[in-house]
Amino acid sequence: MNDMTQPAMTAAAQKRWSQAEVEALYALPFNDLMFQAQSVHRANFDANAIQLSTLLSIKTGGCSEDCGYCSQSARHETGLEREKLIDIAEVVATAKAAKAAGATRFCMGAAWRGPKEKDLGAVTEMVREVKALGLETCVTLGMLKPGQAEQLKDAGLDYYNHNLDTASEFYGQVITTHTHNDRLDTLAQVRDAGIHVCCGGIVGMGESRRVRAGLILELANLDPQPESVPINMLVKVPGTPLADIVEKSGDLDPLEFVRTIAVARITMPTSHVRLSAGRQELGEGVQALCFLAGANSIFYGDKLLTTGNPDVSADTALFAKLGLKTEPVQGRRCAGH
Ligand code: SAM
Ligand code: DTB
Ligand code: SF4
Repeated sequence: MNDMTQPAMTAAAQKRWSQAEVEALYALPFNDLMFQAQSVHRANFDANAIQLSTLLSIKTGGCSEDCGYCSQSARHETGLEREKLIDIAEVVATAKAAKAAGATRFCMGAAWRGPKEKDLGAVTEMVREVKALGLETCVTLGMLKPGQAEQLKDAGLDYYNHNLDTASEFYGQVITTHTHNDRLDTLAQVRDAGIHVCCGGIVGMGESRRVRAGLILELANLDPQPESVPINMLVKVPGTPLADIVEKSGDLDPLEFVRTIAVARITMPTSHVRLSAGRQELGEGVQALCFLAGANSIFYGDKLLTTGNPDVSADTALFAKLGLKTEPVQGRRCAGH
């Protein structure tokens, strides 16, 4: 064999999941699903450690996009005041407080279709200052143009959050101002720039189980898989189209949410699966089941972006009840260690 015919040295190929395999996981008896998820979790992580990320909205409201769940779209009457990009001093003060409360990652969100060059300059300054506090940094700014991910990487950005939100087949029923392919394009730019990917979605929007399985399938088949996978339960914000629809059709069964966490854990064994929006509505019992199903990250702090989250004292009490400890920065460990 000469050099041209020799196969390149590559890492083991990532498993590709099929829709049928993911649906089969969803269909397992609940106890079997939980057992499998907990086994996968324990093979890859400390089962009693969770990672804490705190969110801050750095630019609230007035967004051009029409995401049917979002309080911040200019197209929905949600009563939210449109604000300018906040001052860096406020960002630093909030990040310091988050660190003091025990968060290890600080995630800054902006209600943009994507950042303008001038805005990106201000955000890169925020990233530098937050990073200097010893926190991991994350931003979620919408779609990126070529070169922007590199600017963020140069500022020291650790993670970029950009969710697939829902399966491609349902995407057009939730958002019409950008496409599922646009999301994939930004995710590829983030990956190519060497930034860790935070990518998940929302359930409880009136979708079918097939759609939920499709979302998990698309996330699990990203290669490499996202390092962080936020799973959000729809927060029904009055004035948003999806809140109206779900109000009429009924909420997702919380146990189906737990199943979604478990299926994410099994299909993305080394990713941090984040129990994200909707914790306040889920209550302690369902949250505990989510941790058992393999969730090992949460949004921590009294507020998400524009809606409520359990307060720090409630979370601290829950961690104590469950014997959960906080994972240090870069706390991921390898299987078998
Ligand atoms: N504008 C950027 C974008 O869309 O990528 C960043 C901010 S956006 C608010 C971040 C994510 O929050 C969305 O992709 C969605 O998954 C989640 N989210 C927004 N509103 C939500 C709601 N009412 N309930 C649950 N999740 C929500
Ligand atoms: C994610 O998946 N969930 C977070 C974060 N990434 C940016 C946002 C949740 C927002 C919930 C509704 C709100 O507070 O506006
Ligand atoms: Fe804008 Fe992001 Fe909300 Fe969509 S989810 S309306 S892009 S802020």
